[in-house]
Amino acid sequence: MLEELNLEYEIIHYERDVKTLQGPASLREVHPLGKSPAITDDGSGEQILIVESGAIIEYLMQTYGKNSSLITPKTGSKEERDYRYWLHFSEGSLMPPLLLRLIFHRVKKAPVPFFVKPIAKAIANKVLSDFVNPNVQCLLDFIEASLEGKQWLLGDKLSGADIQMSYPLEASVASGLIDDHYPDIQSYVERIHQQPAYQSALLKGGKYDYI
Ligand SMILES: N[C@@H](CCC(=O)N[C@@H](CS)C(=O)NCC(=O)O)C(=O)O
Repeated sequence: MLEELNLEYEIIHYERDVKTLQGPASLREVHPLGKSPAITDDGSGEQILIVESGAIIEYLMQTYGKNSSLITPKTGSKEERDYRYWLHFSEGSLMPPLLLRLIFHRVKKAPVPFFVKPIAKAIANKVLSDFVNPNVQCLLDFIEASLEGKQWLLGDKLSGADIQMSYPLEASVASGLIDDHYPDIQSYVERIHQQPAYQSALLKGGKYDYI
């Protein structure tokens, strides 16, 4: 997003604990919840802190989006409703079941006493098969249908909503969820990866992995 808006920025890296996967205590000095992403902006003279990826995108769009090539939806338009929908959908609807999937797969591999392992595995498999996987599939089917015949979520121009949706979708690709049933999601993620702004951000921020 920062690259798309041609803004100057500095990235500060905070490493997760390899065992707990939690962010470091130093990130709680930025904001009490200690989560990424968080941005600070002193462009106006006052230091402003924004957290929550969707709120960050809205803030950047509102503050710096006017002359960018990203879509600025017209107030009250369907485009604006769709833009807001996908901005919330990403973290509100898509991320929670993806996170549950990750957690229950980890439960299956967790180091527990041998006599507990089959029980833990059975519970994890049941939650995955009865609740998590059908939910994930329903969400991905819906996204696939929404992308049909479109370059981007709002049509033929990139918007902040695409940037917000890119992370859960590329994480879905990386975890093997996006097979041949999802050709439009596949090409959508490839298109995101080909964006010059995405490439520059990778050069600046470095490669990243999905856990
Ligand atoms: N809904 C939040 C999610 C923030 C979040 O959970 N970030 C993860 C990284 S993707 C994190 O900081 N995890 C470390 C931790 O929870 O300690 C957003 O969209 O900004």
